[in-house]
This record gives sequence, structure tokens and C-alpha cells, in this order.
Amino acid sequence: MKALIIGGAGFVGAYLIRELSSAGAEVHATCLPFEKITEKCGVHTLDIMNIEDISALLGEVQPDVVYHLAAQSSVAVSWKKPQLTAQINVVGSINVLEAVRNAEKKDIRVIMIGTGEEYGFIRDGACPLSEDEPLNPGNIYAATKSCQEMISRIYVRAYKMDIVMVRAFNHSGPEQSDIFVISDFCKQIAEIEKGIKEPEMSVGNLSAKRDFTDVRDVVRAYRLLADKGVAGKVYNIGRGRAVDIQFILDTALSFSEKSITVKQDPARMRASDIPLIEPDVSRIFEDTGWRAEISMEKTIRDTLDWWRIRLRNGTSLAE
Ligand code: A2R
Repeated sequence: MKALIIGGAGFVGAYLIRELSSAGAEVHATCLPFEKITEKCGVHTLDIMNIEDISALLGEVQPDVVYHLAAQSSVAVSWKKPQLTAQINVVGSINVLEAVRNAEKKDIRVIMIGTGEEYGFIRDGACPLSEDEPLNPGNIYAATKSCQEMISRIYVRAYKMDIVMVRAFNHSGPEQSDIFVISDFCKQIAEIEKGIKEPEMSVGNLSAKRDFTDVRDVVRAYRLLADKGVAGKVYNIGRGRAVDIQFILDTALSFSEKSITVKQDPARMRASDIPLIEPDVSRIFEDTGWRAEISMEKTIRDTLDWWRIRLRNGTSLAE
């Protein structure tokens, strides 16, 4: 089995390289010219805005499966740079689909990575969200991912392409950027323990309920979908059990070596926070047998340990 991960230098990419390699696949991954992939695999430089380069790479690697992870994946950046976000997430994804459609190798499976954000402003009582629930995206990032998914469906129908689509809900774990809540709380605790921050945690809305899955479970789901997913179907990936942010805070604080107070920061409160977002994950279980296995406690503890080591070594995510 030969796998090509497009967008392999990001948070998920590193975990997916490890997951596929340890399952015995020959793994190739792409990064942008200024990025680095340190995992052991075939590394290729690729910008998905250049379709000729994607075609050349498909010819060179001859993959059985393409995992399309490359994206402008930040909601915040999508508000500031909507055109760029649409260019990468919509036009870039079409480039990938067109390159696969015109590839010499005819049986390439594509795993298209979308997001639980696509559901957006959900109706009351819609949770747990089934894949058949209408999409009502509430930000530019989510809208571009919905568009990517709609176009993928058209490629399945019109060209009989082998595409499996996913809507991944919140995923977390060591090495994640601190713009995400679990990593943010763990980083603050590690900074407090190190004495470089006052013993006060700054938090946002603690009552919102969200569904979190460990990134190591998520990449296992991607691998299983490549193996057993049905072309043309979309799959929710999540734990299927939302928790409130207060639970994450309490769990993270219970692992702290120091006594810490909590302060709500108005800058971290979102006006439009939807109270509960939780997926129905029965479809992926029925088709692949996958369900989340890693506890939230383990995800939080491992993320905190990662920040402790990172701060001890004096490095930051930007380095
Ligand atoms: O934006 P950067 O410099 O971090 O690079 C990202 C890369 N990327 C591209 N790759 C090829 N051609 C492009 N034009 C292009 N623009 C951006 O894709 C980054 O290295 C990678 C995506 O990784 P992350 O942003 O860390 O996303 P993550 O958390 O690994 O999520 C993977 C997928 C994405 O499609 C998300 O939207 C979805 O899962 O949730």
C-alpha cells in the first residue's frame, strides 16, 4: 500500500505519517517549500495551487491512496483572508481532484478531510448530528470546507471517482498549536509551573459543550476509512460524547503541580457560542468498526507533558 499525504507538515500530518508507517504502508508526504517534515517517509515539496506539480507527483509516486490534508485551516485567518482561504481550500482541492482524475493510475482513492464546523448554526435538538443534517456553516473556513465536500460529491457522481469524505470534529493532542483550547490550557499550566506566568488561568466560555477526540484516534480513523470507507459517503469523526470546557479545565488543573486560580477573560468569550455540538458517529463504526479509544484524561495529560518538556527545553511552537 502506497500512501501520499498532501499537506503532511501540519499538526495531523505528523501523526498520520506515523500511523500509516506503523501499519506497514509506504508513506510519501508533501510540504510547502518553507516547511519541514521530520518523520521518516518520502518527502516532496508541493504547493497545491500548482496543478502540474500535483500531476507530476502522482506520476512519480503512483499512490494507492491520497490523503488530502492541505488547507488554510484557521477560522481566524479565514475571516482576515477569505480569498486566500477559498483559493487554497476550494481551488486547491479542485486541483487535487483534477490531477487525480487525469492521473495515469486509475484506481487512486482520495480521503477528503472536512470538518465538523461545516454543520455551523445547528437547529435546536439536532444533536447528535447525523451526516444527513443540513450544513449551515457560520464562518468562511467552514463554508470553504463544505464547498470542498460538495465538489468532491460531484466528482464521485460525474466521474465515478473513489472519494471518501470526512467531517472531523475537534481533535487534540501533543504538538497542537495553543490556539486550540486543550493545548492552550495545558500551555498556561506548564508556564505557571515553570514560574514564567502568574498562577492565574485565563479562560473563555466554560459552559459550551464540544466533542473532542485524540488526534491519534483520528488518524487511525483516516487509515480505516481508506481501507473500508464507502466511496461517495461522508463520515463524522468524533467521540460522540461532548463535554463542557469546564471539564477540560478541571481535568487539566487536577494534573497541575501548583495551585492555580481561574479568571474569565472577556476577550476569550465568543458572542455566538453554540451551547452543544456533538456528532452521531454510528456510521463510521458500522462501516469500519472505529470508535475513539483514547480517554480525554490521557489526551490532556500527554498534551500537558509535551508543553512541560517544550518549555523545559526553552523552545516555542514557532521554532
Ligand atoms: O498554512 P501552513 O503554512 O501551515 O501550511 C499548511 C499546508 N498548506 C498547503 N499545502 C500545500 N499547498 C498549499 N497551497 C497549502 N496551504 C497550506 O497544509 C499545513 O502544513 C497543512 C495543513 O495543516 P494544518 O494547518 O496544521 O492542519 P491540521 O490541523 O493538520 O488539519 C489537517 C486537515 C486540514 O484540512 C484541516 O482543515 C482539517 O484537517 O481539519
